[in-house]
Amino acid sequence: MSGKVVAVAGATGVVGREMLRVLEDRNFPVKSIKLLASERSVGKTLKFKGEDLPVELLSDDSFNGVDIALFSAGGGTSKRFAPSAAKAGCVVVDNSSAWRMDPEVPLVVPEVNPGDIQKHKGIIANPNCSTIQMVVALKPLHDVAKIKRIVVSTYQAVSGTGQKAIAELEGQIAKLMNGKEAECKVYPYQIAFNCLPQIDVFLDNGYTKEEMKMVNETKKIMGDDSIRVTATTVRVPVFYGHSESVNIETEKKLSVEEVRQILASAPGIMVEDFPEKKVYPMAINAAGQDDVFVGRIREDESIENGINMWIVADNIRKGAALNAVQIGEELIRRNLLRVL
Ligand code: NAP
Ligand code: 12T
Repeated sequence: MSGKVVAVAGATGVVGREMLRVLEDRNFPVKSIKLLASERSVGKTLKFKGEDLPVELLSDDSFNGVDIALFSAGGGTSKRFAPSAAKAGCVVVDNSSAWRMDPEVPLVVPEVNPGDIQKHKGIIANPNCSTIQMVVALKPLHDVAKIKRIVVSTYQAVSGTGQKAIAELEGQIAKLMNGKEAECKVYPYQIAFNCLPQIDVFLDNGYTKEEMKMVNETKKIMGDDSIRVTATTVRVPVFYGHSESVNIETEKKLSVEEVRQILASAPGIMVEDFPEKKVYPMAINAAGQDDVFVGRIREDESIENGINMWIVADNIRKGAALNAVQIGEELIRRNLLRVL
């Protein structure tokens, strides 16, 4: 198979750099690669397969001859440039929240709804990181027992907010340990040694946008509007790896052993659940890994058919870069990259 011309918009960011690593790791068929970012990065170089490549300015003209464009340069940039990229004939896989709920745009997690890719019109959206890891774990259970309701609380790493947030947590830890005051620029309050019950902006209903992304995206990806979802999303002082406490109520009863078996044989999931040996998923172990880790599987004894579990994944890999590249692989497998 001949290689593809790939563009990465936001190549210098946390997600963009991880995309380059994932493309390399998985031997994605790359004929050539274009690294795009803002004027701030023009003149910089990034390494791809051992070669130093120049970063170019993202513009409407960046996409002529490009087969697939992976976008992770923020919602505004996606809104502005994804349509012209699609018009130029390439397929855009967009990591921002700009297009996710657009009915014309498939929202895809390859383990869950790969078939939705088929309907694309030039843009495919990558879901929110917290949603991705949750639906990977819940879809196999939904198929067997039909999930009626999901209650989720997240413990989200700062890397989800990008390079500046990683630097803010590092800087605050260093300052506080030296008896100085923490500087807060990215987050409204100190994140070091703290938990912030706010991710993204507040909406009129009192929930945050991140919480409503989990509610709405879950229904769209699972293809089932009847699932009731409620979420509380919390930022914690962790660098990489989102953790989630997830409670589900199902139509059919599932035992803990059944849940373990279903998840152990499902794609993209690693069950880590030996309480007697103190084995459970943790962010520090999930960081750098591709799988979604599930443990602490228990029956919810307060209701008839309920299960509690703890779901952890690397938010930058499966939550962003890896899922986007997997969508690219699925596009190639299904011969859905457009030929003009
Ligand atoms: P980051 O580390 O702050 O990097 C931002 C990237 O976007 C940089 O490459 C930056 O280029 C580029 N950029 C910003 N404004 C631009 C513009 N006007 N024109 C061209 N490039 C521009 O952030 P990140 O963590 O990589 O996240 C990037 C985006 O990915 C987020 O805004 C979000 O939309 C998305 N994301 C999605 C998920 C998910 O849940 N799936 C998770 C994390 C992030 P410069 O270096 O030149 O400034
Ligand atoms: N605010 O792509 O700050 O919807 O962790 C992902 C991550 C938005 C998104 C974060 C965010 C998104 C964050």
